[in-house]
Amino acid sequence: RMIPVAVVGATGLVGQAVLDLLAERQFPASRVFAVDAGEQDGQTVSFGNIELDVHDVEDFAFDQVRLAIFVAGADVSRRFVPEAGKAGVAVIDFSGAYRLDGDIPLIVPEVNGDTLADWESLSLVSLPNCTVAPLARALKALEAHGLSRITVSTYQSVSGSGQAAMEELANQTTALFNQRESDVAVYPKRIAFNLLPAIGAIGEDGVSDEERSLMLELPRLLGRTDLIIEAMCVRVPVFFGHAWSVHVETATPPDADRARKLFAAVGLHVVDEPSREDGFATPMEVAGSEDVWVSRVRATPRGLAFWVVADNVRAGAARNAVRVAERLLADGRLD
Ligand code: 2RA
Repeated sequence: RMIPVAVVGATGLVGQAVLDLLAERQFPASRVFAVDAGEQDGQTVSFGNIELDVHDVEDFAFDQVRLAIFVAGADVSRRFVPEAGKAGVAVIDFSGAYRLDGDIPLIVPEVNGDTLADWESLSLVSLPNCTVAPLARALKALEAHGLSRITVSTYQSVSGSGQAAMEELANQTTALFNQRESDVAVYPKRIAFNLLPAIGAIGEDGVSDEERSLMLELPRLLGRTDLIIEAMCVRVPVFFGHAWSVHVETATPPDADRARKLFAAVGLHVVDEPSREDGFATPMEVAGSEDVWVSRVRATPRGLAFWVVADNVRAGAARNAVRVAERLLADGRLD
């Protein structure tokens, strides 16, 4: 069965990655519409080897499609997801707008895809933050050992903030080599050759938006509202690839070998050769991949420590959008 699909936010990094994956995975789309907010002025985006015109979301007739994948951010989602819903379109939303709404499923197919069956109607499925999804997959692998507390520090690349942030890192780096000043616009301080320990706004409790996202979305995905999560999120001067340093406390800690097998069994790449100086995965190698990589696995007094790394745009965001779309189609939810 072929269905018409819209990608809203098509000109962004995640939008382009969604289009790439739809094409690479030969999603059965009878037609794909590229849509985004704002005047598009003849702009095009690529879908496989086709160039698509970009439609302004303000004038887009949603009743032309059966499925819309929204990756344009919370403001656009809040405004246009209800409109798409009224037109009878199923929506997959990658924004913060609905992630904590108990009436809407929050899904990573490999983590809680089976819970989709519990929902009678599925007009809207929300996807977690790209900082959450790869980590959820790694934690899911350890579930049988009884997770009780998770302490995580993130190392997040600038592509997580979009194209303008990537340009800011590139410009600041060149400027520093040429002993020039350059603009600080996207971030509150220079990101080149620096580390920024605050992602999003910091609340009255001292927790940043990004940390809160981990603290609230991981328990929902893992179906464990009692899980204790401590997080510190840091922006690093890397273009693509988020990384996580993770300590978990478990009721029955697996040894490192067993943990490596558990990670591999759920499809994660385990690159962990302590005897080699370069026996671990880094953002450099995982950029462009849809997969999640695990390294530095070792037992700790109360559990396990490990390193996770994944391309935030492809593995953290676009992959979930496309896999959820495939799942809805396979389950007959888009008939
Ligand atoms: C970031 N997770 O990396 C955010 C984007 N959603 O900035």
